Amino acid sequence: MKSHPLDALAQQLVAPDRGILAADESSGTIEKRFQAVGIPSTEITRRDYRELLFSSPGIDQYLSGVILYEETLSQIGRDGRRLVQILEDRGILPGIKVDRGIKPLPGQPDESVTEGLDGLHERLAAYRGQGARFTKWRAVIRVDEERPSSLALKANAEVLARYAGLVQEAGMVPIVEPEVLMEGSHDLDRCETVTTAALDQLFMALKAYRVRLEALVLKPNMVVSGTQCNRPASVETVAQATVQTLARTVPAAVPGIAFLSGGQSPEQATQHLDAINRLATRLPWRLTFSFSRALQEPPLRMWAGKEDRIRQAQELFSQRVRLNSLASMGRYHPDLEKVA
Ligand code: 5MM
Repeated sequence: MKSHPLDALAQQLVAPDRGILAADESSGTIEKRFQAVGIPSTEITRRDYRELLFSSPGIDQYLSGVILYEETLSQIGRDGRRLVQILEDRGILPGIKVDRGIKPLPGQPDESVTEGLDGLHERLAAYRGQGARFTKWRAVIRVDEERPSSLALKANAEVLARYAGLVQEAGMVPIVEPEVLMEGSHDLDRCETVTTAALDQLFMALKAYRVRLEALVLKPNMVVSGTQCNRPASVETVAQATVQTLARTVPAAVPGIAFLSGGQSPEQATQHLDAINRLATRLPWRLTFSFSRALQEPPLRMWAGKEDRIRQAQELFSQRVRLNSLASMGRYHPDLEKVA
């Protein structure tokens, strides 16, 4: 079979022992995260925080890429280099969130579709010119007794596929993120059913739009019980359900799967990733991380905007990245947290 230059880039993103940092919080989301630890959200604090993360020691051994928000792409760090340059100098690929967030889906109360296709073709060329090598688009699937509707699954799959096709044409690798939310009282079986339906729809749409499966990275949720479920599933059960769901839905042509953390605690997300990789020894794709909160919570809390805490915050971040790298190879142990 003929290979395509983008295939190698997709493989680089999910290379063994590497994962992806999602640092693409939009202005509203980062403001919420900053507020929780008492930091005002300004262009400068956002830049300082991201510079802190990107210059943390040792992360270049474990991160293949970082997903950025548009603002970050053009920001210049305190050391005079563009933040993108800091990543490039360390061999870490810069990526960019290109969706414009979720909007209500007409006629479907409490359901959404992600927007951002208008003008995307032109924006992609500009992002590529600014150094972006890959992109991300997130669809949000809400779960309760009546949701998701088949319309919500279809509408989101359709825009994800159109997005992915445009990105590949622009010479970048699309990360395709259909997130089934953890929020809710649903159990693990319900999450499995919904995740299966979302991924089935997604791959149908990707094929219909002739998206090259070898040149994308899938960013799904793990199959977990809802945050308010009164029968939380064990680590083993999460790993088994996640692996089984992916094995049933994701074609072997896809080079890698990089999970979102979705509101799990940092330790929980790492434990799940590890258990998944211990089970998934004969599966065709690499299984790694593309976490935001599960990587950033400890350093953000430590930093809290204080100049004299930068070093400690960086150490916590580097440690989290390293532990997840181990988990992506099934080599993590909770005892390593104590050492940290
Ligand atoms: C960092 O958050 C990303 C962008 O979200 P907003 O548009 O709401 O600001 C988000 O897509 C993120 O990349 C993924 O959901 C993964 O983050 P978590 O925290 O679930 O690992």
